[in-house]
Amino acid sequence: MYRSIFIVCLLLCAVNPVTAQQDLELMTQSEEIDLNGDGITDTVIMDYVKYSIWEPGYPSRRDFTLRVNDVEIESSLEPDLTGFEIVDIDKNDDMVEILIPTMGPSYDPCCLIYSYDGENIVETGKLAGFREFTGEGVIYTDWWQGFWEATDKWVLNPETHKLEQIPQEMYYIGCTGDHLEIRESFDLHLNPGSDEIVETIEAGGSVSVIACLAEINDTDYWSWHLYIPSDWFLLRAESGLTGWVTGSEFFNVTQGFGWAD
Ligand SMILES: [Ca+2]
Ligand SMILES: [Ca+2]
Repeated sequence: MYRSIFIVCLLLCAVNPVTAQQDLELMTQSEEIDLNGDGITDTVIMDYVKYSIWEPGYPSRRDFTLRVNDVEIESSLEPDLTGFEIVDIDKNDDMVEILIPTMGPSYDPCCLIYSYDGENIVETGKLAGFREFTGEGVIYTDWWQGFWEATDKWVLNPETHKLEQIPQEMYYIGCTGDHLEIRESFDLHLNPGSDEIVETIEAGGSVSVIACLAEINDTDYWSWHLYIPSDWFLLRAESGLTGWVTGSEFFNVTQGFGWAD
C-alpha cells in the first residue's frame, strides 16, 4: 500500500517537476492586542499558505488557522489569503474584531470577521463585496452582480456580537438602459409572478432597469447571485409605466449589458 503511494508520488513529481514545497510559503502573522476590552492583552496568530505559483493539485490555498491565546479555529476563504487586520466595527463598545480579507478569484472581495469573547473565537460575519465601515456598528457592502451592485446593510447585534443583514424588499439597480438592445418583445407584469400584463415592450424599444427583487434568505446569502433565472426585475418602459419581468426572459431577449464577473 505505502509502496504504491510512494510510486504514485514519484510519478507525479516526474510529470510536474515544480513541487508544492518550492512554491508555497507558510506565513504567520501575529499581533498583541486587547480584543475583548477586559484590559488584558490577547495574542492573535494566523497561519496560512501563500503561493508564488499555484497549480491544481497543490494543498488548498484557502485554508487558515486562527489562534487567540489558547483557542484555535480552522476555516477557509476564497484565495488568496494575505493575513488579518484589526477593525473596530463599533467604536462605542470595548471590543475590536479580526478581519480576514481576500480579493477572491475574480476581484470579488470577501472577508470573514471574528471576535473574541474572552473564551471563544466567534464568527461575527462573512461579507461579500466592497465594505464601508461606519464605526457605529454598521457596515455597508456593495456586491458586484454582473452589471450592477447590490448594496446591503449589516448591523452588529450587541448581544450576540454577530452581524445581521437588514432585509430589503428589492435591490436598487438604476440602469438607464440606453445601451440595451431589445431583440424580441416581452411583457411587463403587475407583480412578480402575476399573469396580469401592464405593458408590452416591443423589439427595438428601450427600458430602464430599476430594481431586482431581493429573494435572499439567511442561509443562502453567500451563494446567492443575480444569475438565478427566477429573479424578478422591475423595469420602466418608454411610456413611463413600470412592471416586472423575470431575469431569464429579459436577458434572453436583450443585449448590451456588458456582463463582467
Ligand atoms: Ca483581552
Ligand atoms: Ca469596538
